[in-house]
Amino acid sequence: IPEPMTFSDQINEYNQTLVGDHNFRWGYLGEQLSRSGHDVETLLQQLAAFQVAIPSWALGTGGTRFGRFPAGGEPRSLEEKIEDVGIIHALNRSSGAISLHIPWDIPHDYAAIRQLLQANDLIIDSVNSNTFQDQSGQPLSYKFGSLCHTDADVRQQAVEHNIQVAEYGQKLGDECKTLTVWLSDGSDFPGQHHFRRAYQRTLESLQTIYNALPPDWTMLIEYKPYEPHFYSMLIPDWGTSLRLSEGCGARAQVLVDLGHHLPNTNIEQIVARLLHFGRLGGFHFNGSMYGDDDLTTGSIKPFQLFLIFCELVQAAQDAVVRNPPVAYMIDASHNLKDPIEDLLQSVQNILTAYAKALLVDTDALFDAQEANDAVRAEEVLRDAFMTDVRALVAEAIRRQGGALDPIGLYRHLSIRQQRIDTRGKLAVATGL
Ligand code: PSV
Ligand code: MN
Ligand code: MN
Repeated sequence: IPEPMTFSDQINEYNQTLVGDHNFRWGYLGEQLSRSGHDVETLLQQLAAFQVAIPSWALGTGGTRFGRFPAGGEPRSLEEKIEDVGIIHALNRSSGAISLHIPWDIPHDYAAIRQLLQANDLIIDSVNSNTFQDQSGQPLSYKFGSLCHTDADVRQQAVEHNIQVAEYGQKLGDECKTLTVWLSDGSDFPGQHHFRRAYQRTLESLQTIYNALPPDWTMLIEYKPYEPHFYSMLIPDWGTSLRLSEGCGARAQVLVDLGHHLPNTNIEQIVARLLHFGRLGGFHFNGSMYGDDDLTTGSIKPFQLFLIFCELVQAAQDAVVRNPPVAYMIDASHNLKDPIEDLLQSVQNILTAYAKALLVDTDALFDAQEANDAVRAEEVLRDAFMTDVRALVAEAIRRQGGALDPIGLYRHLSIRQQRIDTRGKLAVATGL
């Protein structure tokens, strides 16, 4: 009796059908890159090392307040979410971490979860607190805020929740060392909040959480200009996140979510500023047309995504920059696409933007900047941006054992249908 095929066998078999075309395209691109002075092996290693975490809440359709259209076969438990991220990572070898949201993802059997993670070659790298909803059995309400609340008992409850979330994280493995705090606190009407007092209460709450974290943990503070509150958000911008993180300590950092800016904000400049101050802690990638749309990363503004990566690449090469390692994650959840396909597309777009940023001739760029040659500077960037790097990204994934066309193989194997068969057509992801 022949042995059943492993997933890795299936990837190899599928890659065999594509490798002829791939080798032709990669042969040309590799040669072209070498001719322009790039070390192709180094580029492949840099791409292979790049990992983007998947949030547990992106594996189901998010819906809107007007309705939800589930994909079918969505994960109903933390275990099934790990299985789904396992598939993504097996296909692209670039999504080796998961971010959990507590209480949606409270583990029941830690040892079993750790084993499942290992079997899927995954880690849990961060945990997110939730004080934007009231949970059943919770004594006090967050209707009027959590860490900023006027009532000290509500603040205390929210502080304790955050500390507990970090405790869950510590039990999930040594790799989990990040607590991300996104606050929905804010006001809807002029006069509702005493802005300065609300800020001060938030700072003190965050300081209490920060001081309770293990010494090797980082606290990321995320900002957002509007929603769910529409007159003021407690942490609306990077300036507020920066001041709050400075007020807590060196391991408190700013988290930039691409969808949390007003239209046309120069996000790449914000990224450069935070890198300059050594306070860029993490990213939530998504695509945005209007605001917090959570669309596929790179689907709307691929040039901006590239410019953001240019700042990251330049900072990594600059000895003056003293920024800790940045945590990369996707934060997306919408109604139409199969969530796994969307995540595969997002990671592909992120790797593409990163690859293009690695191709920028920084010396030529800096020379043009010093000479105030705006045209030349822009042309240097465009030269990298216009390069078709898909074969480079595919080769980096292939060399790690991933699929040359991750979405193609996902469809070829009918994985969504398999999920529907085992989990049910109406299975809806937990926690959204
Ligand atoms: C709400 O805007 C949000 O999308 C934030 O970006 C958080 O990171 C995420 O939810 C999870 O709490
Ligand atoms: Mn986010
Ligand atoms: Mn958001």
